[in-house]
Amino acid sequence: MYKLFYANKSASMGVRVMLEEIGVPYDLIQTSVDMDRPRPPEQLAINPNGWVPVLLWEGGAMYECAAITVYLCDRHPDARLAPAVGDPARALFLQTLVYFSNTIQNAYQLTYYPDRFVNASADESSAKQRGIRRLWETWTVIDNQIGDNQWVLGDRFSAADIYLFMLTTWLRSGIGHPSVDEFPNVKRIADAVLKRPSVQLVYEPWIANPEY
Ligand SMILES: N[C@@H](CCC(=O)N[C@@H](CS)C(=O)NCC(=O)O)C(=O)O
Repeated sequence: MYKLFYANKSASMGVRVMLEEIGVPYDLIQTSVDMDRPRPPEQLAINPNGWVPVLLWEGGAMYECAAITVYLCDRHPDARLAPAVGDPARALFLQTLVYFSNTIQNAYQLTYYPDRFVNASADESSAKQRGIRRLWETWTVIDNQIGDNQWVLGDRFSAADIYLFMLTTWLRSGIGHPSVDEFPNVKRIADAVLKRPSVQLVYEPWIANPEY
């Protein structure tokens, strides 16, 4: 039985999709990503940064979405969500997940939390604008990487596609982000992932209102 500290709109949704795809039981522990809301002490004890996702299981706990993704894939190989250790496709799988986590997510951070990147509040707008451009640059790299492939790894669906879908749901036209339509190969995969029953369940609030 897994426990997942969970908040709508956040990276914990991608981990929940993984748990649904794997088919294991889990409990959600509601928390918040709002800066003016406190985090449960149990969450902070595992992740002092106050971020989600945070995953717990009998005997362990961890944070960092990409690391959790790899951990769950390896722990549940029957779900076939990742190339196994030793499979040549594992290289692109790991490369893409880490790029998502440390480059594309970083660009989102600039636009959602510009105060974390500048000393003076007068500079926040500049950081945000740079983040928006960085989103365009980094999503373009992934769009070109995918090319005509059906999925991130070619003809094989994987957790990298779930992760890609999750990141596309963070694009908000209301704050000046590029539209997913500007990245047609990314969009093709995101549209395909959206059809999965696991995604329909977890992303129901986003499907009802993408700018929620
Ligand atoms: N590097 C972390 C970042 C996670 C992250 O930024 N989570 C956001 C929601 S998507 C969050 O919890 N934000 C609230 C905060 O930063 O206080 C990961 O990939 O797990």
